[in-house]
Amino acid sequence: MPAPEQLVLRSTLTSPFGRKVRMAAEVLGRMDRIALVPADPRDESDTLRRQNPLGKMPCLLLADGTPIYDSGVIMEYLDQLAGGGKLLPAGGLARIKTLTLARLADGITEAAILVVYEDRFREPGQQSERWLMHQRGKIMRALAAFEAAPPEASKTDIVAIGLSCALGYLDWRQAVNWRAQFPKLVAWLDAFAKREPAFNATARPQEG
Ligand SMILES: N[C@@H](CCC(=O)N[C@@H](CS)C(=O)NCC(=O)O)C(=O)O
Repeated sequence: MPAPEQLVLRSTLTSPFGRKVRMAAEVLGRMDRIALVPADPRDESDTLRRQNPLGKMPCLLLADGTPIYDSGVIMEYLDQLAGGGKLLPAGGLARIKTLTLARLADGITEAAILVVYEDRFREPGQQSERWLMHQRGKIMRALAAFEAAPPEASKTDIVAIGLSCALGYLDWRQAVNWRAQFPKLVAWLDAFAKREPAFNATARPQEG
């Protein structure tokens, strides 16, 4: 039998999209086959920009160097390696509905990242309040949709993984203050963190 292929994941331990992939790999029992090689999207000389021309992490490299991105595609690939149908339904409308909710969760993280970047990439005093409100509106509407219909408490799929990473990132970066307004999501995240060891196993390292 051929040795299982070693994979390289370009990401940091703080990237919320990288966390999605690390969590998926933990859940599928694949983390031992993945070597994490840190990436710095702001470093022009980082090979990340050649691996993914968008310069975004996470990016998974196969043994022959083939790059796979973005996080959703990498998760589908890991699911396939594990036999398929583990993190999302294999086909049909159920698969499409799951993918749609997963994108909604990712949209929260994307908007939160744009809120963070508005500060990181602009000179002090140049931040656009209008743009920040626009992004925060997306976050709050998406959270309201999940509050109205939280994911199944007992399930670890691409939706639960994406949503838990989004909420974890909101807690860290405080792009919005979500906890007071969305008690069902607070309860869902608490239950998920207690039930799913991969959530704590992939938490960002504590500073200091
Ligand atoms: N849709 C992408 C988003 C990835 C993403 O935005 N990653 C951030 C870090 S968490 C990044 O690399 N940002 C650098 C940049 O946008 O230049 C995915 O799901 O992988």
